[in-house]
Amino acid sequence: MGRHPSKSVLFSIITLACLMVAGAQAQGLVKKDASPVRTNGFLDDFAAAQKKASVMMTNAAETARSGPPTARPPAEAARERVLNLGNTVTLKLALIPKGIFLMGSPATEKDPEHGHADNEVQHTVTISKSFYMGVTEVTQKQYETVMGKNPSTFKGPNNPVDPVTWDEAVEFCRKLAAKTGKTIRLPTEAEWEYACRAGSKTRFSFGDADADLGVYAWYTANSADRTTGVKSTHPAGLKKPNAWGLYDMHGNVWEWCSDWYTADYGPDSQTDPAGPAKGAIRVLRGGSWNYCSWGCRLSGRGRIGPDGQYDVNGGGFRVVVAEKD
Ligand SMILES: [Ca+2]
Repeated sequence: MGRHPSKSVLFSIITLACLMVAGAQAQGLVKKDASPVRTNGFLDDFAAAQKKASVMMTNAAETARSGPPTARPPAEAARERVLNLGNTVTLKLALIPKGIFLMGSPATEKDPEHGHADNEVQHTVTISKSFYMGVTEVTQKQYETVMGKNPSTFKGPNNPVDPVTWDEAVEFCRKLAAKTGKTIRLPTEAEWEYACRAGSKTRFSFGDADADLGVYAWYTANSADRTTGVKSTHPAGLKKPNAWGLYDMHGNVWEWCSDWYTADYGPDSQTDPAGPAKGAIRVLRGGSWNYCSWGCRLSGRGRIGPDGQYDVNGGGFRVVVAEKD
């Protein structure tokens, strides 16, 4: 599959977006070249969402733009760890403290477009071990240093690598673990949401308002080049971080999790859930530069086959390192 959006790929992108908008109604394997089985209603929904997001961007144009991150407080800096990848390239991590949280979204959650999806049933999750998580998505510079190649569509050393498959993301973790002697892996879906929430109980890590999303995320309403109008990923870490120092958890690129996808993760309390023992599709979280605000919510769940790529729609990842390593 080429890296440029052919007509069929663009249609697949809209299909993928609509699958997110459709939430739990889409249960099947999602591939970029899958035959679209959508109604005009889904397409209309997505078009309406895009239009609404654009209007919000216009209304909150200045609010939705942020400059470089400001200096970190000393206490926050002490929670950081840095991996040396070689060739002076580093990867910064933030400590995510163990704890208990409510995963998913309430059935009553309202949303400008759609709100709660059936595959987001709220349940209590205990994260029993603190861990470190990459403060940004893995960048192209970091990926190329470890893997010796850069498959990205939107080239830029500090842009997140994308698209990579789940298998490639796992291979990155394996190689970096071998290089550093540390335990390095993808986050579980529960770890990802826990880290993204950073203690919040709202639709986004910063609150409920779509109008504020552009301060924290690159998504469809603000990812376009101001001159050309072409939408793309952006360098990682330019937007405001969440309360635990993580950047771009919402938007920029979808992020692979280690879990097999299940549409029903159930209402029961769980400790360190890692998803089903087997499955056909893997989980991605956080939405992307090409998604509406609904797809970028804390509890929104993307999924695709582990050997499939999100192509220009963005499939990246960030790493987790065990606390004791
Ligand atoms: Ca992201």
